[in-house]
Amino acid sequence: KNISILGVPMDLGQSRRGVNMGPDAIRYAGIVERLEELGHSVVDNGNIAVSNKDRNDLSLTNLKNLHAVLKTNIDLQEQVDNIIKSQAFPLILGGDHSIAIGTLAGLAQNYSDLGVIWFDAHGDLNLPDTSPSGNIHGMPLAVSLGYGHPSLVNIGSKAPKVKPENVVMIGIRDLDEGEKELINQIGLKVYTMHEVDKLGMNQVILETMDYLKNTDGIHLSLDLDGLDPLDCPGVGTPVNGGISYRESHLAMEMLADTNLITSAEFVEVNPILDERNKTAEVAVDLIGSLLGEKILKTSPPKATV
Ligand code: DIR
Ligand code: MN
Ligand code: MN
Ligand code: MN
Repeated sequence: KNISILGVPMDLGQSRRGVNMGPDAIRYAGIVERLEELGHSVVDNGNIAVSNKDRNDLSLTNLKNLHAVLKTNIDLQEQVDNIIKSQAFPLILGGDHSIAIGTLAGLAQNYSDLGVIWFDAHGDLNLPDTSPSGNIHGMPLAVSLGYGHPSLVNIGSKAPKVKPENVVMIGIRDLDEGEKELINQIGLKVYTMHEVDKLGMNQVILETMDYLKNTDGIHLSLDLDGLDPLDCPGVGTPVNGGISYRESHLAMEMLADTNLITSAEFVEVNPILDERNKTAEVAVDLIGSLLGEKILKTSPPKATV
């Protein structure tokens, strides 16, 4: 594959400082080398500029830093669109999850039935009215579905960017009241940790890919806080009882086997909160698996017992 990496050092969608260093932490953990070893051709486009103006601007709405988050996402949407048009696989590195707004806006210009796998502890389905925090990183999935501040919803050429029937959420274990209501109202497919435990990740991914079979591209939006904080301590909003390192690897390897994932973003790595860059290293491990890394290239012969 031709893989085009773009870093988005965004930290204005939430309130913990340091997540802006996520893209570089993932680079220091060896993302480019890892993907090249797999035989991919990799271009690292560096980081896009994040406006620092209007930090803490609360003058317009209750959405924190709306103006700066909007501006960066408009730029991101354009760059993602360019990457797709150059026939490369967009690999977006965050930064907080508010950047999914721009990523999905860029993708939506190229896919009419975009599928999205939202791998996260959280729903990211808050609306300006329901958000308890005012943090835009708690809203990007709602925005992409067409719900939220109009300036964010209308980035790029069409809204919504994704249809509710083309979304699958995995790993969810912390939902605000308004998010639960929206899930029920529009009927989203959600595998909370309850379903992950009960069904196992193998079944979750098989069902996910079947559910998304009528899409024309599938984007993986992976928030590292979807994993358990024991494996990924370097995140701003950790929630206990998450997806294990092993389960998340299995998910990535199964997605790789389908060859149907057309773009990905890995977000919320915060090196200041991390332990010796552990979370960025997990991100690199997962990206490696998503893009074809295998323990053995061929499966051993099937056992007869
Ligand atoms: C919370 C936290 N639901 C909010 N959201 C997070 O602020 O809206 N999303 N951390 O990843
Ligand atoms: Mn998230
Ligand atoms: Mn999250
Ligand atoms: Mn791996």
